[in-house]
Formats: sequence, structure tokens, C-alpha cells
Amino acid sequence: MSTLPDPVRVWFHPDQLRFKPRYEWAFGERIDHPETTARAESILEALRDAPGFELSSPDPVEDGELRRLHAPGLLRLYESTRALDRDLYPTVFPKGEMVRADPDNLNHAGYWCFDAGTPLNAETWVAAAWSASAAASAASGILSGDRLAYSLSRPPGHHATRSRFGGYCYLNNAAVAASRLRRHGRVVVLDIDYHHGNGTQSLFYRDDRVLTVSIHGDPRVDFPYFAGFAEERGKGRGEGFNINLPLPIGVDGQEYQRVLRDVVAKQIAAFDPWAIVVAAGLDTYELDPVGKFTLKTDDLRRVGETIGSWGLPVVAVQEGGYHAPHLGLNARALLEGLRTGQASRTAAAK
Ligand code: Q9C
Ligand code: ZN
Repeated sequence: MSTLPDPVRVWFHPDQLRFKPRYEWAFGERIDHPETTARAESILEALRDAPGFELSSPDPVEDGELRRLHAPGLLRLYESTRALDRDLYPTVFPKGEMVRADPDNLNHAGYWCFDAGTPLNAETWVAAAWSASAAASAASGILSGDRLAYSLSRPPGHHATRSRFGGYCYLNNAAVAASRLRRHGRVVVLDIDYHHGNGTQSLFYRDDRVLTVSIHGDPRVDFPYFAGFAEERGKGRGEGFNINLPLPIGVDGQEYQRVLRDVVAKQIAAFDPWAIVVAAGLDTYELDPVGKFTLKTDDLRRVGETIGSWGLPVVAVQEGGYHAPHLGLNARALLEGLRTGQASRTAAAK
């Protein structure tokens, strides 16, 4: 008897489209902001037409759940941004010396920010909160038996730390998903975005129940510059439970696949998790204007197949990916790959 697999739920809320960052600063130049609403629209269009996907509206994540990951001051600042009548780019970033920062004073926003590419306006908070809610609902889908769930998170999340936003990220969506899953056992966050997932790394750095693995462009030459080195392996009981795999620019699909199969697969198998969160950045794509790897759409499909073949439930949380015209096709390829990989594993087990 053959049955069709259940459709993959695509978690998304239309209010995620309300936030429209217009520009960012890159090496002194004002450039169009890469993190556009066209990205999410490209993905929605590609998955709407594809068989096997079903659009679902998330439940709002509660403040208490966000507070277990993010500092009260950061969340309070986001509340304050609702009064903004313009885009705010922090320009003063006080460091560790004695500073008293007031989250009700938007002139102090730089205290909770680490770069100049991540503006705040009156729509930031609503979009970011739904983006995190989508990840939370996707994780809950896994808890009630889904084998694969996709959070169309936008704005992205993996650069957001406990108390700072940056890298186009405000709330750490993948960490929200991982936290829901971690109550039920060991969880891996595998970050395949082109950029190092510094926020996710820092949130679980002392945690031995969440293994964080990030494959990314060498941070000596690419954002976030200050983290993502192989020597960062975790602290305290979390020592050994953070793995960074920085790769040179120009890496292609074959080399990427080799890292996944020869290095990542073994580390994850040794950790023996019950579920995996994929921080699913697609800025490793050859035409991406921000990332500097050269993966093709079929390489992204194979990345999905490899991860799916590990036989674990998967929450894929959208991160970067800035070539909007092909972003939907790439998301679809990754997700179809994940499903094919999972099916091959199920078939082999029978
Ligand atoms: N012109 C994510 O992919 N800015 N964030 C680089 C580019 C920072 C990327 C300058 C890139 C952050 C989620
Ligand atoms: Zn990225």
C-alpha cells in the first residue's frame, strides 16, 4: 500500500510583511536593504504552487517564552519602537564600561545593537514577533508528530543574541524553536546560513543539551567577523557542544556536501539528538548578492537530502538568502530534499 506523505506545514503570518527596511550601511555606502519583503513573497509563491506544502498561521509566542531567551531591556526597547515615526539606525554603540541604558529612550538603542544594518521602525516588532512565533509553532508541530516543519521566518534570527540585535535579526527564531524541543531531549541546531550563527551559538554556549553546529564563510573576511572561529567550542558544561566550521570563500556544492557527510554527520550521530533545527539560510547560493559560496539549486536539494537521511524530525527555520527571484525555488529545493532524505531513511528502516 502506498500513501502520500503528510503535507509539510509552512508557518507564516502576513504581518511579517509589514516591516520594510529600506537601506543599510555597508563599508560607508548606503545600499538598498537586502532583507526585503520580496524574499518572503518569493518563498510563498514557490510553495503555494508546489504539491505537498500547506500554509499555516502561527499562534503568537508569549512574552514569558521570549524572556527565557532574550533580556528584558531588549524586549522593552522593541516595545518602545512602536512610537517611532521614522527608521532608526543606532549610531552610538557603548561598550562594556559603565553605561546606564534606558530601553524607553530610543537614543539608547545602540546599547542593544551591534551593527549598522539592522534598523528599527514602528513595524519591526510586530514582524519580528510573528517571525519568532512561526518558529515556535513549527517546533510545536514536531512535538505533535510532524516529521518536517518549515518556519518562513522573516526577519531572520540567528545573529540575535540574548541582549543584542544585528545582522538583520531581532529575535532568535531558531533558538525559540530549539528551546521548545530541548525540554524533550537533546537537540541540534545546524546552521547552514552563509554567515556564522553567532546569536544561536551564544545563547546555547554553556548548554550540553543543545549542540550548535555552524558552517559558514570565514569570519576573518565576512560578517559577523567577531565570532565563528573553530576554537569556539562551548564553555562550562557546554564545552564541546559548539562546533564551528569556517570555510573559505568560493566553496561549491561538492565541498559543502563533503563537510556535511564527513564531519557534521558524525558529530551529530555521536551526540544522538532526538530532533534537529536547521537554521536554513540560503545565502550560500551562487547568485546571492551577500554570501560568497557558489552552491546551485540542486546542491541545496542535496543538502536537504543529506540532512533528511539522518532520520530525525526537522524544523527548518528560514534565515538569510538574498537573491529574491530564486529564493522560493531554493527554499522549495531544500525542503523537498529534506523530505526525500527522510523518506529514504524510512524506506531503508522497513
Ligand atoms: N552588504 C543574515 O544572513 N551585512 N544576515 C553585510 C552586506 C550583514 C546577514 C553587508 C549581513 C547579515 C541573516
Ligand atoms: Zn546569512
